[in-house]
Amino acid sequence: MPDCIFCLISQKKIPSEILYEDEDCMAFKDINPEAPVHILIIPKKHIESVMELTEEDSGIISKIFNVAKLLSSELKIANSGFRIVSNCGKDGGQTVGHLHFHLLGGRQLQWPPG
Ligand code: DGP
Repeated sequence: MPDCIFCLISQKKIPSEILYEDEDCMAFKDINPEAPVHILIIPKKHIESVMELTEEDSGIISKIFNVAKLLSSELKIANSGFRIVSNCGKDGGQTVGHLHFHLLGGRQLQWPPG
């Protein structure tokens, strides 16, 4: 998707602070962190949101959760706890139309979210 900001980040046409990368997915620091640890984990393939996921994407989603687990250990938030969130659509607060999972931690998170 030529104008998609996260496609451009995954192609390294836009710089980001990358913490993990393989052939299917990438994790980088959120530009506007809401917690001491705020990482975005994305599939490299352009998928608009959770609503566009298909059965054939199940391997990538599994991989993304494994990356979240790995980074939670590396960033030392595994023991205290963390949150994984994917906002979907307007009311869900999605602002970038490329599927992404927020990995948030490093402070006490509130529930419910706003
Ligand atoms: P959401 O609102 O769930 O669609 O989250 C989009 C997130 O993406 C938001 O927390 C800010 C982040 N973001 C937007 N543009 C950029 C960018 O160019 N670089 C990085 N690293 N993060 C971005």
